[in-house]
Amino acid sequence: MPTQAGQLEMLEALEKKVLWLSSWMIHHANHVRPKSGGIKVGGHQASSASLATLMTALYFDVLRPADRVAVKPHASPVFHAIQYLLGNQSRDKLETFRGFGGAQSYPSRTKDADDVDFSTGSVGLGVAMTSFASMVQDYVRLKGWSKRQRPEGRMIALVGDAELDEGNIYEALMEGWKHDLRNTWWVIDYNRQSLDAVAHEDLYGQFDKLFRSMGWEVVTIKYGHLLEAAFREPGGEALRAWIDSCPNQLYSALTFQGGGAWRKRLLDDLGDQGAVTSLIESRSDDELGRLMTNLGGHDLTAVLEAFHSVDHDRPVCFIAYTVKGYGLPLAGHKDNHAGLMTPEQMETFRASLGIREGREWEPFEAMPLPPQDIAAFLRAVPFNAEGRRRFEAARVAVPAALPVPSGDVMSTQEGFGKILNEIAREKSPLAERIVTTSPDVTVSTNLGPWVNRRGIFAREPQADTFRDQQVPSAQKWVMGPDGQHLELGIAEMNLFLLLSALGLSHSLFGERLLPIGTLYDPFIMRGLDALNYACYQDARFILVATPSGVTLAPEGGAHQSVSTPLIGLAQDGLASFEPAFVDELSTILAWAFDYLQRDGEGSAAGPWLRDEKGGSVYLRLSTRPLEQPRRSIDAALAADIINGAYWLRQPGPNCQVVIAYQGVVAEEAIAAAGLIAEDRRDVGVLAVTSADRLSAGWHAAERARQEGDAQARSHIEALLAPLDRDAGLVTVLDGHPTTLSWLGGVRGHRVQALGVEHFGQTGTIEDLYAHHRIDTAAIVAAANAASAGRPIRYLRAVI
Ligand SMILES: Cc1ncc(C[n+]2csc(CCOP(=O)(O)OP(=O)(O)O)c2C)c(N)n1
Ligand SMILES: [Mg+2]
Repeated sequence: MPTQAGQLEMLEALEKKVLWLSSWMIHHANHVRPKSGGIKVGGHQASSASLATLMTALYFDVLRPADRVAVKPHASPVFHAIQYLLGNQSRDKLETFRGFGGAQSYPSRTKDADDVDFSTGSVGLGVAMTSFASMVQDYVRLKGWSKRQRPEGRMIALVGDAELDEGNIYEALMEGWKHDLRNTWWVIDYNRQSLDAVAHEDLYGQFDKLFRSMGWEVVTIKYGHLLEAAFREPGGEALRAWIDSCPNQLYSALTFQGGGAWRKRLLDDLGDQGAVTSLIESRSDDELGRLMTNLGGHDLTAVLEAFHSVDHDRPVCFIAYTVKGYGLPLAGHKDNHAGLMTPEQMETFRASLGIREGREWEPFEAMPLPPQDIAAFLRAVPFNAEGRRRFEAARVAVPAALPVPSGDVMSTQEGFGKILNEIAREKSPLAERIVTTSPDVTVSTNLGPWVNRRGIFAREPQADTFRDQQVPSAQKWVMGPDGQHLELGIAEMNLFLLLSALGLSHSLFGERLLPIGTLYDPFIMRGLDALNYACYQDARFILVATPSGVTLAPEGGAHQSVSTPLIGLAQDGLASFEPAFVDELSTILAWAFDYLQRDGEGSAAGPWLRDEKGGSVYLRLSTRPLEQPRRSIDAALAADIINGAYWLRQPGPNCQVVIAYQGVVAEEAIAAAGLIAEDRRDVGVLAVTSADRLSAGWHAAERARQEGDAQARSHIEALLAPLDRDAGLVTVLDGHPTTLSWLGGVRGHRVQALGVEHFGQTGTIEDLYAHHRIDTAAIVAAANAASAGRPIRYLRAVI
């Protein structure tokens, strides 16, 4: 509670200022800044107003530097206004709100300059992110890495009430319950309005039951001090009963209409009931309007009391009653979500606050307190005491090469399990900082050996009952604070949100982690928005997706993935690979552990990839055993594998056809090349390990040349340079053909693009490869079509 004299007055003045600045920021962007392109700028004055009080209380009083906050996306202007007052945001950025380089529409870790903790935008994700961040905070603390224990922070989400319609929230609640979640606060901005509509009645009752059932404490902030005082007056209980039974729609409509409408309705309903009539009659219209909208979420005293009442680390849900558009003429109107105050309304608002024209951005303008006192208060705000709250963490040393498991025939998935098992044996910084996680597919994605050696993370040690009972099992799941695997329930959204939190640990908590998440490739789509969200925040992780494609064959048509190579190609922040052989995988993994940790600015040097900036990595693996090449990978080959392709079979001088394959169809590509070679000796086989990096390099080289760098040449251009223009390309993968068909555009070669365009049919690999025309016969047929010369006869029946 604000104990110092005048502190409440100061906070109230700041609350008004924050409401003004957020409204003005949006108004300025829409009405003052020159318009361009005939498209509205937008912004959410009503949604911002709804949170102005709660955020004032949090940022100027309750929060400490270790706390981390996910702000409701459309309250971004409130956040930026607060950071402006705290000296962490420039006026220039506010003036260009929603413009190029300006303060972002929704708080952004990567694009905003004012220390956003968690990006938000796609509703629900930032909320759930806080609970995973809390788990990561526990994880790194219990490892005892840091000599200086930093104070524990609270992971706080400011949640729109309609945001709670998003299913991922409930998946996260369940997961939090399983992991004994702590230090997490969700503050629900219960304005009973969504974008389109006024909310269903009595939602708070559902929220209340639900959160309690998940082990959360629920604190309801319903009435402000004016209403509480009125309830104590004669007739007050009748007023409370009326409010408690008033439908949301009516409350909103009366709020919009104001004092006169409140009076009429209240007198109609309660007019002849003695004391309550005089309670109503004793107030002017303005006073009555103020009283009836004095909900807890707009009453600093009530809000501060609620926040400060928490004296434990269990998760808390605050249900704060608010008014969407509070303090603005938009208040309560059901269509106010994207509503903007008119210039006339804004003018009236400005005049009512006493802000002089031309001084709208002045931080202390018209504040009813001496500027030096305000400045002194802001300098002493606890949240701001340590400046920018992002940490740096030293890089974890990564060996130049990782072991290549021996074995003549192996799948990439098996190889992955074996490589991790080898790492798990060591006592190395790399082994210590790897943390794995999987949504209930730990065993089936071959993480089992790693988990057997490294254990499962739990805050408290837990017995392995099967082992204690001496029941033989291949899985030794020892659980405790030393464990390095976080076992999740099946929800893939949770996987990506946890990877987001683990992958930002260096910045959020100052401890570097090297997170690896495994899942079945098709289920990437289930969590795609959360994956995109993780990348948007620049979280760093390795995603191992296996099995994949139609190659998982008898496992079921429903589990086939067709479009994931295109997702890998298109997803910003994610470097995607699909190795065919285990030595390639080992090379890529060694690089990936380093790539995760890079944080350079990025330059036009090298093959124009984001190699200096770093990022996350997606590995599309398979359960199909393939014969492994007998070779050792030298530096040049390793570089080619990382850059996306190498010649498995160099094209000869008279090459008429090249087979470019990605992933497990290597076997078919090599077999087809062998058959074709009988007639066309110079056939080349291009092993593509990353269509993503190849294409990124190509586009960047084109851009460089457009800008005048005539020497620019990408990896794929260099590889295809020796080929005659008349040579044909056959591209093939177990995935959508567009992943590789663009190769024809690089130097103008004709392309026959093979791949999978339909899914759902089960069968053997042979059945399905024939069905989808990615088998040896199809490759030979495509080679005939792609190149001149006598057709090579090769019928499927021959196989
Ligand atoms: C995943 C997703 N779907 C839809 C939207 C569009 N959208 C933005 S805000 C909003 C309604 C939010 O209502 P609420 O959470 O109650 O916030 P309020 O504006 O009432 O404070 C919607 C549907 C979005 N941002 N993200
Ligand atoms: Mg709402």
